[in-house]
Amino acid sequence: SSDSSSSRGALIVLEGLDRCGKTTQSSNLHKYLEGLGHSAELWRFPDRTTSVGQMISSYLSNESQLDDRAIHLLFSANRWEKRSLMESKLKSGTTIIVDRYSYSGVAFSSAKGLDFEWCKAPEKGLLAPDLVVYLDIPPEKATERGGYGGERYEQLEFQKKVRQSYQALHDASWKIVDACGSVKDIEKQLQEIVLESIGLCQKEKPLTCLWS
Ligand code: 2DT
Repeated sequence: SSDSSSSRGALIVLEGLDRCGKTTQSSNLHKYLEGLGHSAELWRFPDRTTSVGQMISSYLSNESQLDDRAIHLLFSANRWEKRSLMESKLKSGTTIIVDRYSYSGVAFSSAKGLDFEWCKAPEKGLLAPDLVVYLDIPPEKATERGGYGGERYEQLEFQKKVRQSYQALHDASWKIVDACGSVKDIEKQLQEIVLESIGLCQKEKPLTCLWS
């Protein structure tokens, strides 16, 4: 039924380059939805709190080295270990806003030169987002914002390649939002897009899986 007490939540993913404003926007969106009385949670990948997440975190901060394929699979495992919780939350009516997901996995690893299809394979069977919002910013602009914390991928040349990978990955269902605008302006656009997506999920839009 479309009765909101029994309807599922939406899986909303925010993607984009480092310093595009994803984290600020995800958090503002979460507060906005809660303010409207929606049941909503804010997640992020990598989830650095798990033991797999700690291995990823140490790799990102250059404290450890890992083979490109090995780290790719750890990022994927980090999503798999959260999959069943994600499914039960969505089914119980909670909307989840996720700061990065499988698209980051494919975009960043393929930017290193790994085969695109090889990168997608371990993501197959994870839950498919109901909405992917890409916060679009030219890599040069993102660099100008500063605040790169010195993590492994935070370099202009690499971010340029990541942007190309995102371009190869996106499809017509993605909402592309210009991330160079004001925080308030972007926030308004996101609120509108996300409420529409939540509405569709309440009308029994089925939950599906990625890339299968
Ligand atoms: P944050 O700065 O957002 O914590 O991201 N990354 C992320 C990957 O290479 N593969 C993935 O599957 C995910 C989710 C993007 C840390 C960095 O990790 C990259 C930036």
